[in-house]
Amino acid sequence: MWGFIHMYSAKMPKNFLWGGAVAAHQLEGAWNEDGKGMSVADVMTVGSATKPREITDGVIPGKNYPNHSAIDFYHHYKEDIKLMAEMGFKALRTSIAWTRIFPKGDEKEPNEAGLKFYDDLFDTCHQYGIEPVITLSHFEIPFHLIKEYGGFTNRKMIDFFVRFATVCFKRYKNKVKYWMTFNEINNQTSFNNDFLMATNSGILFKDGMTDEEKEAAMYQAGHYELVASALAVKVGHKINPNFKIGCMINYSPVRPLTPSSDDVLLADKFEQRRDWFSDVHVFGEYPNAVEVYIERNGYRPDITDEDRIVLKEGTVDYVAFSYYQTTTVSSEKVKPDDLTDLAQAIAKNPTLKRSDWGWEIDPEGLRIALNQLQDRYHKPLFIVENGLGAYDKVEADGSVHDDYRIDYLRNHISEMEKAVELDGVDLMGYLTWGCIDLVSAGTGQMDKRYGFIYVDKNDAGEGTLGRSRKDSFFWYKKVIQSNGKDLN
Ligand code: P53
Repeated sequence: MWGFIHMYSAKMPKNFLWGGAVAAHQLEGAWNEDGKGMSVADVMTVGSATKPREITDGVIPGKNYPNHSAIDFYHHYKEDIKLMAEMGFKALRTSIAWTRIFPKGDEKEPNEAGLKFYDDLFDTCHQYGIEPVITLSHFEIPFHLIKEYGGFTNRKMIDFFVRFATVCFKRYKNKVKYWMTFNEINNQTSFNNDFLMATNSGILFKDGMTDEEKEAAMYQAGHYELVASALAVKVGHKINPNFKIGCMINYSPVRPLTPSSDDVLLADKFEQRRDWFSDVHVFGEYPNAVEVYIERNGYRPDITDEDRIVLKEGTVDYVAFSYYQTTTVSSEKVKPDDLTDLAQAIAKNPTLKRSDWGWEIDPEGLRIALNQLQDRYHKPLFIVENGLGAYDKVEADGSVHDDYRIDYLRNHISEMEKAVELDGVDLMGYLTWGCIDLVSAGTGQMDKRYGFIYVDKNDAGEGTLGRSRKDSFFWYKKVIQSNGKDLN
């Protein structure tokens, strides 16, 4: 008799973490309540699909800073989590605002009122059987650390971050199991994007800085963040060996516009330039391509032998990522060996549709992402952001018929399920971005909406803050109830 032949029979795991994701600064509001300090998010004005946000030198009266009040989750979290529970959420990802715990960032002692808020928030989650999934640093660097220390270009930031992480790990030791250190740490690869450098690393470039200086600053900051992350992983595992501590990247599989070798090699170079952060997180060492690139460009980041040991000792338990779109590159403007400014390489993929903000919509790209990350890292994966930013229309009776959002999510979930069921990807969960409408990170808008739950507030800051269920709310509830089988 023949032995047991394993057929493709993998199913969505029973304990799969369905849910949603948010970040403290994008929904809490209460920016200066109960001792909270000013973060980088508090000095960013509102923008639009075509107008970038301004990062001001402190808070300037008369300007519109949408994160100051956001959707006032700080005072509404109980009703909001109740609505998420109604959808059947198994997990909710949010972040701990660094400036609630250390208002300036360099204090020795934490702010008790800030710690207490997250105790109550996590207790409320558990009351409904919702697992909190927590990012430590999600674009919320204390503004004081940016002004006084130059953000993560300064080695002292490692201590400040590790102190913050340690306080959180100890305090929430029995309330939080899943952690991530830095949100989308690899986005700063676009080093000449002022917004990403400020939010990711707390770097405010001075006028007239060259691309070389900016890129050198990025490699330095990235290194200190990776060391800080590794130290946090080590400390966290000591505090609770059951903690699962992951890294978090924005993953956007790169494809060549044409089959030419230049385009293919450019796509590889582009990936190398973006993936080294997660390579270091997972393998505990720098990939050769990056070592050589840094050397060739004459950048001399401060990387000590001790740092290299720390990186090896503090590797992550899982790889979390956001997925929104794929990237297509063309060597028409830039040859593979000349790639520095990534924006120069990006081409439009002629086969894809785009959102109103120009983000390409590519569900199959999620399956590709899952396969690539599995093959590269051999670690459990966790989709901690995916979704469609769109303008919603509220009908006279208050309903929102967001079938475009349902379509987007259905197609992505279906590709994700193929990755699990046909490709055997080890996947911990799926969290949609902005499960309740919130302030867009990139544009500061309220009207770029991702939620199942509508929040009555617009870009000008007007509205009742009332919450209501969109059509997608009822749809996602069925998806979760059927463990992903019912996508209709
Ligand atoms: P918004 C850039 C590229 C990809 C993801 O973005 C990004 C960004 C920064 O804007 O951010 C992530 O709100 C981020 C969230 C953010 C979400 O994607 O610009 O982790 O904080 O809100 C969506 O539409």
